[in-house]
Amino acid sequence: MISQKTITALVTAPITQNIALIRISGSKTYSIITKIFDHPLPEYPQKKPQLIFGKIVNSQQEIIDEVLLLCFYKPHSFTGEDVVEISCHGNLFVVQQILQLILENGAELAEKGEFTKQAFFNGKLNLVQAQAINDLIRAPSLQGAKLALHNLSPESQKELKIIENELLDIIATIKVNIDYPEYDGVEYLTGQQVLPRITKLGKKIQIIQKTGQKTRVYQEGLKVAIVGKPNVGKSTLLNALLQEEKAIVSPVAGTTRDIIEARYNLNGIPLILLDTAGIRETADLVEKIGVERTWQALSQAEIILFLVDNSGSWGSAEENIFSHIRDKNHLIIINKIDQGSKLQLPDFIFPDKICRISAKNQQLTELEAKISQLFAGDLVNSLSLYPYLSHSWQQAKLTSLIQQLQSVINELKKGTYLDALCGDLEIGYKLVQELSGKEYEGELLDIIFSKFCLGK
Ligand SMILES: Nc1nc2c(ncn2[C@@H]2O[C@H](COP(=O)(O)OP(=O)(O)OP(=O)(O)O)[C@@H](O)[C@H]2O)c(=O)[nH]1
Ligand SMILES: [Mg+2]
Repeated sequence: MISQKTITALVTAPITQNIALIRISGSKTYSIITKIFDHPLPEYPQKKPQLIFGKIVNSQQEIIDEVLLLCFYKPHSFTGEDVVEISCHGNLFVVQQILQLILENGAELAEKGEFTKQAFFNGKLNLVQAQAINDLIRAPSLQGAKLALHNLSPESQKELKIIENELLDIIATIKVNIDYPEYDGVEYLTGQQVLPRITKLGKKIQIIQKTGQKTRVYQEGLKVAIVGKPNVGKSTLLNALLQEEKAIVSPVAGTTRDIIEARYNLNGIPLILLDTAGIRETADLVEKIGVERTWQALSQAEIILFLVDNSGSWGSAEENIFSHIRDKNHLIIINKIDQGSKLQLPDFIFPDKICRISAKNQQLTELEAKISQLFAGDLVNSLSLYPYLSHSWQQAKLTSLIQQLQSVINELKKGTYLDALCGDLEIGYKLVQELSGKEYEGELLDIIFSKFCLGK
């Protein structure tokens, strides 16, 4: 479904700034530019992009702005269409006028991600790469950006292609064996020969799935809930980590009522910190709602920081909170160690889960080291051969693919004939094609591209 539209959008943010960038892409690009630009354009088409200085003018030849045009010619552009990028002054009134002129002369306003969609339909990018563009723009950490950049590279696409070709080769040989049993030019495949090949493919796909799960955190961030009884210093801890007065801190128990969310980058690990209302029985309606939200945050978080007060004691309230977090990734944080008295923790708490801090005095080294440790096994230190398929739609397709191949493996082990398994293998092959976008569902594409920014 290659788009016939010529689309335009402001690529840079809609704010007052020094320079703004407007992009036009599609078959009418140069006919539009000829009408609104005061300089002659180079002969059409060119292989290399051309940079031209001149003025944007309206139909009365009034000057709207002095601009630089960067001209690309089909198919040598990001979208594969004729593309012109106009660098103009970043005054929004000027930007608006230029956009208006482009629209009046035949372009349509681009939807979110529509330039990338054009690139996808024109075969400039596969779906993994298209998704990676949005990931690169939105990654909440440098590592996330690196992983997205890896997914953009043609090298990272090779393994998916190898998997696809291997499945196709097996399916094609089985079909030839069925349709032309007398044909000598093609090897005769047996179940015993196919079994190790499918097993190897299954293992590869499992690695791709696991690596994708690990790297999800670099795209989305790791949810860390700070929980505990009122007044133990949860909000003080949030502020100390962020180095700003984000949450209200007071000696009044029950100060925080709602979840306060903040992003924090800990040694390259993108965390989403959630400061929560202190957990206690209360008759106060608003506080009660706050406590319910704390329980929700606790159940959704990937790491729980359970704060206890060094001057307090371990009682039934602590026991109750602990029973909800013991099976999750957690740390027990003894806060207020600047105060003399020392809390005794029960023996069943593992020492490596405990750390001591003073949020007020910004003594947090032990906590930061322990969070890093919790995550150490999941760090991605070197780039894999495979693309990182961390999005839920990619993970779902990988799960189906693994199940599909596993059922073929089970049948092969039972001695089922290959011709009976061809259909299952074809479903697997289609799933690999859906991952790369060779086969696609329109609805899924709409969801993926709707998460892009305007102008991308
Ligand atoms: N001495 C000392 N006091 C602290 C420390 N951390 C927090 N406090 C004090 O403890 C009181 C409560 O702190 P908050 O951060 O508001 O506690 P909270 O857990 O968010 O409380 P709620 O929002 O009511 O659940 C404040 O007076 C803080 O100054 C610490 O490390 N040492
Ligand atoms: Mg608080």
